[in-house]
Order: sequence, then C-alpha cells, then structure tokens
Amino acid sequence: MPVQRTQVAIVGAGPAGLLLGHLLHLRGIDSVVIERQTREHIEKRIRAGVLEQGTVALLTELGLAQRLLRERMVHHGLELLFEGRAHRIPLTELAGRELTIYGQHELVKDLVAARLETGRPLLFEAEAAGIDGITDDPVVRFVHEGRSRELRCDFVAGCDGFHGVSRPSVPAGALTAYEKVYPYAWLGVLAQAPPSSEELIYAHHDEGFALHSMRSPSITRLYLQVEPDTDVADWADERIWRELRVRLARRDGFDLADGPILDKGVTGLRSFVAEPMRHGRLFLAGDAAHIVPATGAKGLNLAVADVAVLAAALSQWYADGDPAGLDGYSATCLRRVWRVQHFSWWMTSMLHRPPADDAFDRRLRLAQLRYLTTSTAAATSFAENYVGLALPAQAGLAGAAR
Ligand code: FAS
Ligand code: PHB
Repeated sequence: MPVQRTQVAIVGAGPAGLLLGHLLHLRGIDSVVIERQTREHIEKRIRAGVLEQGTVALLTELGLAQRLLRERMVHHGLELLFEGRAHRIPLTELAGRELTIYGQHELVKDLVAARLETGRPLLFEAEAAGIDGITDDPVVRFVHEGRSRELRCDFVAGCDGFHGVSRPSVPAGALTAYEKVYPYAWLGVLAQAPPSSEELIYAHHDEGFALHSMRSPSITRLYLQVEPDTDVADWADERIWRELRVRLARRDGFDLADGPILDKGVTGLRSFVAEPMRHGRLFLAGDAAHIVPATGAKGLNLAVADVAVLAAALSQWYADGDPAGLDGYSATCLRRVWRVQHFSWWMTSMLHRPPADDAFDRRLRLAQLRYLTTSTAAATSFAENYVGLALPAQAGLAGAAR
C-alpha cells in the first residue's frame, strides 16, 4: 500500500477544508485535501448563501474574493413578516456590518480553483475510510482510484461534515455530543425568477415558516417549513408556489415572482455540538463538529471561523513549537459555537410552527416578534448576532480582529 506523508491531512473539500488548505499554504505548511465526491458534484451542491462581513473580509485578505466582490449582492437589512405585515430590521444601521449574498457552491468553485493554482494536492473521489493513531502518529486510510492508500501526517483536520469519518474516529467516550432535532424540515428551492424583494424575508405563518432569499438578480432561493419525513416528490412546482404565496402574503401589494424551479430538496433542522473539538492530533472543524439549523444562516460562517483559528494555531506550532493555540483551539471555537447555537435555536423557535403547537406558544412567538420589531434594543441584539460577531483576534494572516 503506497504510503504518503504530509504535515496536515485535511479530510473534506467543503468550505472548511478548502479554506484551511489555503490558509496553511499561505503559511508554507504542507497539506493534502481528500474529498470523496467529484469536483463537479461539490461545485454544484446547493447550500448556504449568506456570508458575514468577517467571512468576506478574511476571504478578501487572502486574495480569494475577486469574483465574490464582483458578483455578490450586499444587504443592509432584512424583513420579518408576521400577521400579514413586514417589518424591516436595519442590520447595518444597528450593528454596523453588512451581509453578502453569494452561493456557497460559487465560493467552493473559487476555493477549488485557488487550491489547484497552488499546485498542492486535492484528491477528488478519494473516500477516507478511517483515521488511526490520532493520539500520536495519525494515519488517514482512504480509497482512491480503486486502491487503498494511507496518508501519514502530523495532524488531521476533520472537515468532512456531519456524516464524515473524522468524528466517528474519536474513541468512544472521549467526545460528548449535545443535540436537538427539530420536528420540522425545510423544503428548499432554487428558481429562475427575479427576487421579489431587495432583501431577505423571514415569514412566521400559521401554515408554517417561509423564507424568501436569493442568489442573483435572476435567481431566487426559497424555503418552506415542511414535515421532517417529507418526500420532495410530493411537492409539485405549482404546489410549492401556491404555498409560498400563502405564507409570504402581506397587505402592502407584495407580489411573489415565480419561474422554473431549477433545484429542490428537503433538509432537516438540527442543533448539534461535539465537545471537545480536538482529540490528540485530530481537529474537528465546521459541520464535522457542529450543526446549526439554517434559520440563522450561520453554518458556513462558523466553519470559516473554526479553520481561521485552527490555521493560526497550526502556524504557531510549526513556527516555534508553541502548542498554546492548539491546546486552546476547542475552547476558543466552542465559545463562538454556543453563542451561534443559542441564536440559531432562538430564531428557529420564534419563526417555526411546531406540529404540536398550542395557542399559548403561538402568542409567545408573536409577542417576541412584536417586541423585536418595536424595540431598538431587541432589534440591535438581533442584528448583532445575525450579521455575525468579529472573528477571533488570531484569525487571518495579520491576526488583527476582523
Ligand atoms: P461540508 O459538508 O460543506 O463539506 C464536507 C466535505 O467532506 C464534503 O465535500 C463531503 O463530500 C466530504 N466528505 C464527507 N465524508 C468524507 C469522507 N469519508 N472522505 C472524504 N471526503 C468526505 N447553511 C446556511 O447557512 N444556509 C443554507 O441554506 C444551508 N443549507 C444547507 C443544506 C444542506 C443539505 C446542508 C448539509 C447544509 C446546509 N447549510 C446551510 C449549512 C452548510 O452551509 C454547512 O454549514 C457548510 O457546508 C459546512 O461546511 P463544511 O464544514 O466544510 O462541511
Ligand atoms: C439562503 O440564501 O440559502 C439562506 C438564507 C438565509 C438563511 C438560510 C439560507 O437563514
């Protein structure tokens, strides 16, 4: 079995793995990225679309944002819609930061291109089967081009998402999982239709939650709250548009533009945290360590924050053998993770209608929404969390707070 060696083995070429690979490249640290899917698959996979200012500032500093800055949409607010009325939250006015709308798959395309430009290894259709020796001498076992291979390394970055092999490679009992699974899911669609509003619309409705988002001036991204076991085949396009019209209805003459649906899928909503995020020489980052319900649009941004901390810690280790950053990695990331977990759970609970809903809970949700849209203090706290907290001081090349 051919043996290969590198400094950092990165399992998974999602935003976390690819960005980490680039951060390490800029610091002269070797890495190999192993990805089980094809390049085409990961560059077409429709997921997130909202980037925090801190994420964009980091990408810009790293020279990875040329196309993003050219093609993105910039938002300074969003709308909360309930009881047939929309209320704008002026995010930038309240929290001093803007939002960027740019498809995750577009960002992955940019990161793959940047990786290939560095000439450093990025193996597609390479499925990691397991990780051994995580306490002292890590080895990633994977299958590539039909052959079993081993990759020896100093460290493994587990960036392989929720269903990857990294987290399960941690010995039983060494990791504590905290989880909440929500009794509803999201039916997400990508449509060839111009967005029907300048900004995102989060709708609380008695038929369930709905979200109007976008990807470009000609592509709309929309979500509907559905049953967890929903089969997308049961949702014909007409039925989707009909339901969106019901839940996004409002009294100010808003009209939802429709068009051909290009992509649709159902995603469950879950809150999950694995603690600690470090096990010997294995470091979990992004969805491999934590999942947030998409309501707060935080998943991608949290993955970026993790690898920014991890890259700085690895660089400190390779520069002068100082383990402080590596030893503090988990605690540093988990502080942000739990803040974001709380915000995402709170936003999800406020905007969704649970199956076993009762009149009291419904009135509590509406009272929360009315407070949020009439109190500057409440709206400011919401805005601060939604636009995203500053990246940790050690993130990025200069290490200055972002
Ligand atoms: P990723 O899951 O993006 O990447 C992990 C990579 O590891 C994948 O490419 C996978 O193929 C690879 N991999 C897995 N196992 C492997 C193995 N054994 N060997 C080699 N490679 C392996 N967030 C939002 O804010 N808005 C959204 O609308 C939204 N929609 C989402 C929809 C879905 C279906 C999912 C799963 C997530 C969604 N998210 C959304 C959250 C999303 O943005 C994630 O937070 C983000 O992709 C996390 O990035 P990574 O941690 O890099 O993980
Ligand atoms: C998206 O555009 O995909 C999106 C936006 C906001 C969310 C979740 C997803 O909360």
